[in-house]
This record gives sequence, structure tokens and C-alpha cells, in this order.
Amino acid sequence: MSEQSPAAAGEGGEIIELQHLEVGFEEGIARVVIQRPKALNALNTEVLVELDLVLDELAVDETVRVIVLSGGGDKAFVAGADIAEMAEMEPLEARAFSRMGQAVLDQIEGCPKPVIAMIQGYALGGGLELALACHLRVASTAAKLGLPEVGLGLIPGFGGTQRLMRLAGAGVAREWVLTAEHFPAEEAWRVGIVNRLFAPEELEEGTLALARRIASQGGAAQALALEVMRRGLETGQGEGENTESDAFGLVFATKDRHEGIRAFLEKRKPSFQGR
Ligand code: DAK
Repeated sequence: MSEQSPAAAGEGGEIIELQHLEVGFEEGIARVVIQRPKALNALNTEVLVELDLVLDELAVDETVRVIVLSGGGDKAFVAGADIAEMAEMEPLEARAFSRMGQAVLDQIEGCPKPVIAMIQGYALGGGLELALACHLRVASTAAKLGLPEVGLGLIPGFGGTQRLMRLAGAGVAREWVLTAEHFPAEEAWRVGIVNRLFAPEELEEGTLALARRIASQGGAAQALALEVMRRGLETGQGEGENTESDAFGLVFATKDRHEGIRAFLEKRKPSFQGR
């Protein structure tokens, strides 16, 4: 990563040192790495608070075109919500934790910049739910994915049941939830949960190549397309098509649309500004 940002602004604008996230920037790509490798990057309250702050900033940072989210170390993307922290929670703390988790994942899903989860190892429970909230998932062939919650007497609580059904169908989602199995990445790719698979040593470069390609397209159109697709999943075909027409009209007001069409006619590569 070329530049590191160890701090984010809190709600009152104060600077907060990041304890569990590393943020780096490179050619329009923001890399966010969850760094709790000793606990396999499990999501505790502090990680969720930091993700919330960082994502708020990246969503409005005009230099950022794509976000790549990954886990530190080579064993895990994220092995779930932090079981040790959950074991000690009072009911009101559990409710606050649940709301925070749901809010962060909704923030990712609603982010106007494409968010890619790069999965190099375990993506389990809340960790898979986090990846499912991202717009795309790429994985190493060595990764293992699953929803083991029922083995702990829990159910997925960060929206994973719903997102998995939409992505891979109810049959696959029921199998993954009910068996609590850790599935190989190849199986996750076969059923459509993972977009692209790479050999472990090619995961980083393969992910960055995908991110660069996405970053070179019209960002304003991408943001609108993401919103249209998200709303369509919530409302269905008819409403989705209405939203699509509105967005199609709106995109005509963007500089990117002028640049894209002019570049085509002038037989050159477009240079998009994301506006
Ligand atoms: N939380 C906390 N620590 C974890 C962890 C987790 N999810 N996963 C691993 N660790 C810690 C281990 O405790 C161990 O710590 P030390 O003992 O070294 O201090 C360290 O990471 C290394 O793990 P292992 O020694 O176990 O490593 P192995 O290679 O032997 O095994 C494993 C790797 C991934 C197979 C194993 O660690 C494992 O099974 N981990 C738990 C995976 C899991 O069950 N994940 C799902 C968690 S439940 C809700 C919202 C969300 C959720 C629920 C409700 N609501 C809103 C209501 C979500 C729930 C979950 O995600």
C-alpha cells in the first residue's frame, strides 16, 4: 500500500486512532484490512465501530473509486463475530452489538463505491455475513466459508440468511445454515457466492487487477447502478425497472456520461471523474 491512514474522524470530527484496521490507498483503490489475526480477525465491538468510521469517510472521499476489504494474516478473512465478547454480553449490550453489526453491513451494501471482499482463509459466521454485504467476493482456493452459528445454538444475525438466499437461492442457503459446515471456496464459487477464485499466491494481484478494472469505469454510473440493483432486490421487477429508468435519466446529467460518449466517438480511452 502506498499511503497509510492510521486514523479516522469520529462523530464530533475528532481524530480517532485505529486499533484494528489498516487503511491504505493506491491508484483510486482503498484497502481496508481488519487486523486482529490472533483472534482470526473476529468482529468485536471495536472493529465494528472502526469499520463504521472508516466506511463513512471512504464513501465521500473523491479520490477513492473502489474499496477492497480483507483480513490480516494468512489464516482468516474473518472467523465470525467475537464469540468471547458475545459470551460476556448482557442483553442490552447484545442488542447494541447486533444493531451496530447490522448498520455496518447495511452501510457496506449501500456504499456508492464498489466494495470487494478478498477472502484468503476462513470466512465464517459474521465474517461470511460481512463478505455477503460486499458487492463482490473473490477468494483463494484455500479459503473456507460457512455459517456455523447453529452449532453454537445461534442463528446468523447480521442479515446473512437473507443475503445468502438472494445470492445463491433458498436451497443452498438452507443447506449452509442447517449443516453449519465449512465449505471449500470452490463450492462457494460453484453456487455463486464467490465471483472469482484464485490460487493463494495469485489472490492479491488478481483482486487488484479486478479492482483496477472497476476503478477505470464510470464511477457515477456505477454508483447509480449499484443503487438500482440494491433497490430492485428489495422491491421486485416492476419497481426496480422504474428506479432503473430514473437512474438512466439521471446519468445523463453526469460529466462521466459526456466523457464516456465523447471518448468513444474520438476513439480514445475515457478519463472518468466519478461525477
Ligand atoms: N471469536 C473469537 N475468537 C475466535 C473466533 C471467533 N469467532 N474464531 C477464532 N478465534 C480465536 C480462537 O479462540 C483462538 O484464540 P486463542 O485460543 O489462540 O486465544 C484463535 O482465534 C485461533 O483459533 P483456533 O486455535 O481455533 O484456530 P484453528 O485453526 O484450530 O481453527 C477455526 C480455526 C476458524 C476453525 C476455529 O477458530 C473456529 O471454529 N472458530 C469459530 C468459528 C465460528 O464458529 N464462527 C461463527 C461465530 S458466531 C448476531 C449477529 C451476528 C452473529 C450472531 C448473532 N445478532 C445480531 C443477534 C454472528 C455469530 C457468529 O459469527
